[in-house]
Amino acid sequence: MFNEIINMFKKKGDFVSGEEMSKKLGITRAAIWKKIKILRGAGYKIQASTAKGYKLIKTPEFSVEELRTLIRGDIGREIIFFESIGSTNTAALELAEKGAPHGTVVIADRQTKGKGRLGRTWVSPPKKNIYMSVILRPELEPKDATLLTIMTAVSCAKGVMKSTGLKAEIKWPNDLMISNKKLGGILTEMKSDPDGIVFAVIGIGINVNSKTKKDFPPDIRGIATSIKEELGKIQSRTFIIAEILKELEHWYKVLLNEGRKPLFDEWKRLSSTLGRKVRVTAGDNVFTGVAEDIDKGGMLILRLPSGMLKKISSGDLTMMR
Ligand code: BTX
Repeated sequence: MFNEIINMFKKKGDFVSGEEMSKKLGITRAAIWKKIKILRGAGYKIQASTAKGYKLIKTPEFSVEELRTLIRGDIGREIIFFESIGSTNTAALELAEKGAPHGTVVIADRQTKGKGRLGRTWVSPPKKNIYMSVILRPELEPKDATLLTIMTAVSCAKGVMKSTGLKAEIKWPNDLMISNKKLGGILTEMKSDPDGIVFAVIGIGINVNSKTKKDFPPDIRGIATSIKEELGKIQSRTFIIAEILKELEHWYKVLLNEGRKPLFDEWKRLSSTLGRKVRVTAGDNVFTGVAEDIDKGGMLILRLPSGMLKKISSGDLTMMR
């Protein structure tokens, strides 16, 4: 219902009369007034005139109702929003287990137990950044789950670029970077059986409006950035999320219909890793070398100082120069 009201405002771009709204939505004018009050409470600036009706003046920085009006595809058709949750990935895993359909998206304003990889913490200050998880039900083998991370990294980099103009780069395997600082990360979790992946949950964390000094603990301040830090002003999470979901819709179709090549080509274009001298920590092993390529499964191909090639499936990568 809220989506429809916002859509009416946007379509008209001017005052919409109470009568017109009540006719279109099939509710009384008193009920419309109640909805307007709720929208105002959620941060919408709506002008009211007895003669002319209502006019939308300004939308809030984030609004799940508005986000819903911007989604056209399968990914994001169902959006579940929490003001506060432990982890959107954990919530999405539970929902997927209960049968939530492909494309369901879980978004939170705040995470109290945001997860990184390997049991690490994702710092998630309230009402500032993007914390979202997407449930996918792809026909893929578990060994190809890396493709989903690669697809998501490409979608996030492109979505950030389209919505803010910022050139985000991808650092293998799952970091979104700007000027060598961490803007975001991706955490892919899944359930599989002998037939393949049953479902995958792709967690996306992107620092949008956080102030690195104020919102992050000391150990992260030096390595993190946010879109606001880079651009100097508050950005709308609604539009950034909408662009990312649009890109995910596109690249998921590309992956299924055209295979991995176009996806990998795009990943390589957006990558800050290839051609660089890097150090990779994978479990107890540390390798240094030049990042030459990624293979068709998303593994990093490293040229070791001996000249030999080494493939690495996952790890933490640091640029050396
Ligand atoms: P990662 O293991 O690659 O990165 C985690 C590391 O990044 C931390 O150990 C810390 O050094 C640093 N870090 C933590 N928080 C931030 C931050 N906000 N900005 C920059 N650096 C940070 C990356 O794991 C995967 C992150 C996925 C996060 C999303 S949020 C939605 C979804 N739900 C959930 O619980 N996780 C995912």
